[in-house]
Amino acid sequence: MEFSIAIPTFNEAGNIVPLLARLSTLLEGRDFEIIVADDDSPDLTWQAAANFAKDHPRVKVIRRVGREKGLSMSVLDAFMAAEGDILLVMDGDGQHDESCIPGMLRLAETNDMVVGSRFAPGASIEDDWPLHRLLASRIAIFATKLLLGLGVGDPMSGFFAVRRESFSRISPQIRAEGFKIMLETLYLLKKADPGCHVAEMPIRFRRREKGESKLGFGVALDLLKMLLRLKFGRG
Ligand SMILES: Nc1nc2c(ncn2[C@@H]2O[C@H](COP(=O)(O)OP(=O)(O)OP(=O)(O)O)[C@@H](O)[C@H]2O)c(=O)[nH]1
Ligand SMILES: [Mg+2]
Repeated sequence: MEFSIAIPTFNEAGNIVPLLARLSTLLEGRDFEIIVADDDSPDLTWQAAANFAKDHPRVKVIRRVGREKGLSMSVLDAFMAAEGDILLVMDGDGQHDESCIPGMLRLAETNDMVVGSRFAPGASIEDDWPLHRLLASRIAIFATKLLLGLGVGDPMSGFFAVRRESFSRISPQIRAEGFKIMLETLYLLKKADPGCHVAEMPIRFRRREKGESKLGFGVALDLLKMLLRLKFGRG
């Protein structure tokens, strides 16, 4: 299979079906699958996605119950179930513009990983973030670059593609704690092979369609813990 799209979701019932419909239209004729990995959302996102999947066999749904919740864990579960040669991850809230996907897939043919960037030339951010949110985001990116120096402009967009064979080289080291699996993947790939090929692709970052952000203080704390572990820890 050409590629798999993993979509982690938590309470995205209002967003997931329109996104799945747009993806199905955009990618018609290609050999792919979409795996929605839902943390048993109280708003029944998993059910909305499963209903859509009834008439769209390319769509699969993992309803995660009895397991540790988390965005990164959900993506990892989707990756483990995936059959595509390229593994792509995007948010389920409509913020990652799906029209960037064909370009990311093209770049993934000749790279280990393709990182979607909200700041590369040609990218755009539609969000009207309040100042404190904008600041938090910039500080997080600055701290990440300072501590890990990953050589990319936007280490946490969350919109990325990785070749399955490249990912499987580092998957034994993945902890998938918290919500930054893109950052962890990039870090581990570069650590295993400093000469690995990573491309950046400008993306369009849209406004969240419906529902609520899960970003908060706990998320910032999670990120800091992860940065310190990657930088100074043994794991
Ligand atoms: N499975 C799973 N998905 C999650 C979890 N937390 C967030 N997500 C999903 O991960 C994606 C990104 O989360 P968001 O809350 O949109 O994070 P964000 O885009 O950084 O924040 P906003 O810009 O405010 O939307 C969305 O599809 C969420 O539904 C979780 O604990 N488990
Ligand atoms: Mg979002």
